[in-house]
Amino acid sequence: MLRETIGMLRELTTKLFPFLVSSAKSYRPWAGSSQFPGTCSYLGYLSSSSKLYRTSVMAEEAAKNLSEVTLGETTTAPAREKKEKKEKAPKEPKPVQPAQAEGGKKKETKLGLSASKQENFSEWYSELVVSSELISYYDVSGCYILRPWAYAMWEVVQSFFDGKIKAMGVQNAYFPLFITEDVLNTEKDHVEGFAPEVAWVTRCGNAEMDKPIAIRPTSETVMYPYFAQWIRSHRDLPLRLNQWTNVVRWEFKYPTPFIRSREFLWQEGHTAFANQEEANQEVLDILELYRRVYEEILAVPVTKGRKSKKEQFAGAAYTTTVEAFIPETGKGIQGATSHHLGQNFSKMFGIEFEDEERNKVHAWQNSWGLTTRSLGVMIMTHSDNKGLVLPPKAAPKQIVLIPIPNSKTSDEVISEICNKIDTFKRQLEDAGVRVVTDMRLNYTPGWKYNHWELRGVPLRLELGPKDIENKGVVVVRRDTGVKETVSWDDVAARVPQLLDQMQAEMLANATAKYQACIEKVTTWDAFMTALDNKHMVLAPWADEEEVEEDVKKRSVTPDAMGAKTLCIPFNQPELPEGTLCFASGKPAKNWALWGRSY
Ligand code: 86X
Repeated sequence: MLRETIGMLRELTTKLFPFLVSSAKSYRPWAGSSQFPGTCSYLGYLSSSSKLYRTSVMAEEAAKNLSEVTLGETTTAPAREKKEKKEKAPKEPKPVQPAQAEGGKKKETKLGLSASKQENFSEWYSELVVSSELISYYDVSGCYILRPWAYAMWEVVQSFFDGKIKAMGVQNAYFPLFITEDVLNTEKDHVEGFAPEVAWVTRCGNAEMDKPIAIRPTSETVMYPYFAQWIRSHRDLPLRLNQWTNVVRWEFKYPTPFIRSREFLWQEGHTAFANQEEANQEVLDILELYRRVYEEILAVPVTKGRKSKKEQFAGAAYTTTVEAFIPETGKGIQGATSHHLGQNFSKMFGIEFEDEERNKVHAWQNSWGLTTRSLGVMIMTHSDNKGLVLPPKAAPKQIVLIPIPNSKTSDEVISEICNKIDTFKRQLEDAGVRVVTDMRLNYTPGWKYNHWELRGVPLRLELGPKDIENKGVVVVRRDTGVKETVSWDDVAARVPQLLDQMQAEMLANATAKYQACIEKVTTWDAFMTALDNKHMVLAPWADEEEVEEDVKKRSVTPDAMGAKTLCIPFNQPELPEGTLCFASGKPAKNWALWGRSY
């Protein structure tokens, strides 16, 4: 039926709009303004199918509109209207039509950012996430829309981590969003400090609900009552569950896209074991996966360590963490956490099993979480004043192929360029590369360069008339701007190499910068100087909560908050006998990594 309609429309279009199917030879839209934006494509020049192609695109567009009218009166049409309503988001730059840009002399359209990463970091970041189309602001404060470009990166992280935990024996499940007040209060002690952040549903329609219902800020209280039901014998263990969900924490600290939002996406793993050793091992295995997400995918260096008593999750026996750092703000940021809960929760929730000797034993538990904050850290780490810079493994598209004809290019050569781009696309996709082509006629090559640079695509491949003569292409790296000519036969092999190299170099560069931000000190004065240089500090300390509280108070300055421990790194420098705590003068127990932080 649809096919028939398209066929009819195609015929009709030929009759009514003969100019649409006129000779491709006389039609040179790249030389001037485009008459049919959205319907034309360089692909239209592919051999003899060109006429048909453009006509059929028109027909399909028409068919789409038709089906909206006939099939979607109530749903599709209003939904569309809604979508098209103007967002009240700040300055999303509108693409400038070449018609404007090329009115006479050729002007390069600047799509770059107006704020600078070095001079005004927070403005730069807000502008960046919006104009690169990662984020749209939303009318609930502290909530953001993750647009496809951002969500695709979350999917990359998800698919890596999800694959790894499944291979370890973790299963995915889904528990409800809502929590009754009674259940949330089961473990009052741990909830108490967080209570002001819990969001409640108190009304249904106009009626007050008998009992308000909480929206999960985390799912311990949701899951553990069922762990208690499901776990009877040592044969039911280990129980290892994970869920990919949203959570809501109604924070009042200043929100920042990805970094701190009232609703965010995460995975939360909750596991129970028959013995503590197994649980301890899992804590480290998961932490290692978190390190790999940051370092291998996001190209962000982290330090693995244990949280101090003051900074750990109150419900945990101990908390391990991967800590990242943003040099421009001089702030550390927690990347993900993996907790050993001991028997704290199993005692509260009655999660018991019968061991082989028929003794009742409380299960040993862990929980661990990684959030969309990870994307924010990656964006802050690598991006520059032209826009996003994405490490190839995280990038939704890894290379953009752009034809660069000029006004003197013949139709034959145009056709060759298009064919070649099509071939490279297929070859690269076969090699496992995520490819996007930009064949749009109504934008200049220069505009497209800016467009894809803003979005952080790692490589750009350019193909123009000269390249047709030389049987080569030009490939440009987003992070360094370095160009290289690659011969046609080598494209499919060279591009994956370049992507790997870029991935490795981005991590190496970020690591060098990260390391340069760690100062090893032993005195209070050196500690304060390092902090004020926007550095982290590795210092010997007494590992006491009171000392940390004291440091936090004493390190406040007129323009900066106090410092806390980011972690006690697993990788400890040697601590000579008799070393004293930099802050308290007591005997030092270990080296801690300190910093101001998010
Ligand atoms: C702590 C602990 C833990 C599973 C993780 O860090 C990883 C994944 N959970 C989360 N935490 C809370 O327990 C909490 C509780 C309430 Cl009621 C709240 F409103 C906010 C919270 N924030 C963090």
